Parts: sequence; C-alpha cells; structure tokens
Amino acid sequence: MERRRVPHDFLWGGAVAAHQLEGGYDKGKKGISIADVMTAGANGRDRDITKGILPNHYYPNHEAIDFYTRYKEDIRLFAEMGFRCFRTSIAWTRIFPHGDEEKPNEEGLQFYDDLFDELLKYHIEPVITLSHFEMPFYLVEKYGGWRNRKLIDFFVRFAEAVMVRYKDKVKYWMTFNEVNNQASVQNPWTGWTNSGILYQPGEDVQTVLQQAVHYQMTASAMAVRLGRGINPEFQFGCMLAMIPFYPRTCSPQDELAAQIAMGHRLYYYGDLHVFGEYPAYMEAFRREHGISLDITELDKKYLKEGCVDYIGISYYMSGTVSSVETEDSTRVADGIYLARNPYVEKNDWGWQIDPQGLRYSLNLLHQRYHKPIFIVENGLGAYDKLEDGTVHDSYRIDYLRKHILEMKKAMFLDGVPVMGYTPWGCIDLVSAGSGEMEKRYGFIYVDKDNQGNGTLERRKKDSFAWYKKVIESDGEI
Ligand code: BGP
Repeated sequence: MERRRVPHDFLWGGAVAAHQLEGGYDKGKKGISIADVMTAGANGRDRDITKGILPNHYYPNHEAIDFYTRYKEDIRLFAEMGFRCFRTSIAWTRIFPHGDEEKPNEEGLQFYDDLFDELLKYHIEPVITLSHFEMPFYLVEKYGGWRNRKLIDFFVRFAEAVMVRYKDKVKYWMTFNEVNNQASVQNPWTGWTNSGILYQPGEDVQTVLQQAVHYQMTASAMAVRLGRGINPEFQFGCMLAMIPFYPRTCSPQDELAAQIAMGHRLYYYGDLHVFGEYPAYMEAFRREHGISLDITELDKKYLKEGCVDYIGISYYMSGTVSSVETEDSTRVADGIYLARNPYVEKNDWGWQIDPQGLRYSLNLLHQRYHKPIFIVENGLGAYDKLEDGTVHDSYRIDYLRKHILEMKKAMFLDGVPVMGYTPWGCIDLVSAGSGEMEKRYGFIYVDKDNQGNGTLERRKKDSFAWYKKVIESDGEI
C-alpha cells in the first residue's frame, strides 16, 4: 500500500483559515470579526471572548503570522512543496466590514484577487471556505448573530459578491467550516465561533442551536443555487468535523448511544447539506422536546435545490461513547457520555490519535452519501523545538504518513472516491481552540511564541521535504 499511487489530478495541498494566519485585522478597511475579540487561552484553558477589543488584552489573531503582507513568500514555499491546491477562507469582514452593507469593500476584494493570482501563477488551485469562524462582530452586536433570519441575506450577499468576482479564479467552494462543531454545546465557544452566539442562562440551548443551524443551512443552499448560476463549473462542498464515535463496549446500550451521538453531531448536518432535508430522528426530537422553529416552505425548497457536490471533512480524532458514566467520562446528554478509548494514543492536547479512524470515517460517509470526499483538514498539533535552525518533526511525518496510508486503503481497498488531501496549518498559525502559536501543525515553522514575541521568520521543517516527495510521487509514502 505504501507504494500505491493516487491519480495524478489528486488535490494535494495545505489548509488554513484567514483569521488564523492573515493578521492585518484593521488593514484595508477590514471590520472586526468574532475572532478579533478572542484572547489567547492556553493548553487546557479556554480563550476569553471580550465585548469588543479591550486595552491590555492580547488578541493573537490581530497579527497572526502576517500572511497579509507576506503571502508571496509563503506561496513560493507552498509551490516549492508542489502544492496543487491551497485551502483558505475569505475573511467576510474584508469584503463587508460590518456585514450588513449594500456594497462590498473594494480593497478587500482586491486583496483576494492578488492572492488568488499569486496562487494561480504557480498552478495552485484555491479552495475557498466562505465562513470559517470569522463572521463580522457587528452582526453579533446588532443582530444577535445567527439567531437572526436576516443573517441569511447578509451571508448570501457576501457569497454572491465573491463568487461573481472570483468566478474565473476559484472552482472549489465550501460554505460553513465544521458546521456541526457547534453541536458540542458543552464547549461554550463553539456556539460563538460557528454562529456568533453565546447562550444565555435559562434559554433552551437546543432551540437556539437548531434555529441557527437552520438559517445557516438555508443560507448555504441559497449560496449554492446562486453559485451554479454564476458558473456551472463551480464545485460546492459542505465541511463537516468528522469525529466518528465508537461505542465503548459492545453492549446494545453503548451501541445505541454511539448511534444517537453520530446522528445529532454529524448526520443531522450532513443530511441537510447532501439530501436537503431533515433526518426523521431530528423531526422526532423536536416533537418530543416541544421545539418549534422558524422554517418556511421556501426554505425547504431552497434546501432541496442547493445540495452540495462533495463532502469536505476535517479529521483529527475519533471519539468514544458510553451509555453509562465511567471513570474519566464527560456527560454530553442524557445517557450519553464521552469516554476514554484505551486502544488509541493522545496528543499533548488530549486529542485521540487514530489513523484507522480515518479509513472508517471515509467509509461511513461514502456509504451514506455516495459523494466524493475531500479531506480538507488533518494534522498533528505539537510542541516543536527549533534545533540547528530547523525542526526535526519525525512525529509529524509519522502521524501524516499513517493517515495517508489509511486514506489510500479507503481508496484502493474500499473504493471510496477521495478528491484531495490538505493537511491543516501547512504553515504554523494561531490555534483556533486555544489561541496558541505553539500548538504547531506546519511544514513551515514561524518564529513566534504564545505571547506574540518573535521575528515571524519562516523555516522549513523536516516534514517539508517529506511532504514534497509525497506529492511528487503521487502519494508514495
Ligand atoms: C478545526 C478548525 C481549524 C483548526 C483546527 C485545529 O476545528 O476548522 O480552524 O484550527 O481545527 O484546531 P486547533 O487550532 O484548536 O488546534
């Protein structure tokens, strides 16, 4: 399997998001995004979300790695590795600084024109996420984020502006990054990053969550419909955080608990994107819990007409579900606990490392959806040490190697159509979860620490040459 080669048009590349690497948070008439009001946390300590930008607080996304001014240098390095594609997002606040303007900001549009031209100069295909945890902060303050139906129009206006402008430069689009991430309501910041929502004491979290999801799904479908009219060649993907849940034991109760967890945290979102309709168990859940949502007949029509072409996924880890409380478990709902899996290792942030889980995930998704799958995030966050001017990151190579091997097994042994693979954070960037710089994923080291000190100088790690060879050989590892 190590020697098997994937088709030559396979989309090898790397992935990032605007707010995690661009910096220049106030350049080019950009507005404040929800990422701009998140302070730095630490390993095991959440980031704070402040009411606007406050003095004496450190906001790591403001400068990030200054890709905003250094992108040419970075793209040259991506080209040297042989990237065939580069996944990034368009910062909504560069195009519509407040989010509710009628007309887009020309300076923001020009920035991405220049960025895409630079990529295309090296034949690197841009792969674009429209909303990656960085919506305008103003939309949160004035409209309550995705609690509000008006957000649909604002998002669609943004999507239309960029799809029209880049119709000859971008072919691959995704609407909402890890749209299902917000299902983990016990992480207070997932409602914020996905939807600009902080749950208020006493409100019914499920009602708020499901309403926001409905508006996002409708907005996604409307953007897809519109995009097909702008350029019929466009390919649209959803983007799901793929964390397959294994039952902790083979007891029927654990099996059922895992099935319910998968239904609520993954397929609910996937079904809306791919089939354009709600799965029956979500309708039942709403009936049983007396949840009533604002869903119109027109929304339903749009949902059906705006189904996606491919499934984008992030895959970092698997999870384990128990129906009963165990040592170390965390309760996520009645009779559903996240438990520890003794068969897999963890990284320094406690994320389960499970390469076989990737093959398992690709099969699950393909068996349900029969669509091509694009692995748009995968990777190892690690503490790197600079030695002799470089980083000897054999642990990262080992992680990626094992995952690519399982991806190839899914392709060759199981017949799963995988379109491409873009490891996360191909250049070191700000962690979304903790705001750290020192949770590093990159092939390229960036000289900056958790406090914001450093020269921002770029250096190739050992994994740089390794990944270059992988791409050159169409996936020999
Ligand atoms: C995904 C996000 C990315 C990214 C990645 C790694 O959830 O789509 O934005 O950051 O996870 O997470 P972290 O940065 O917390 O290590």
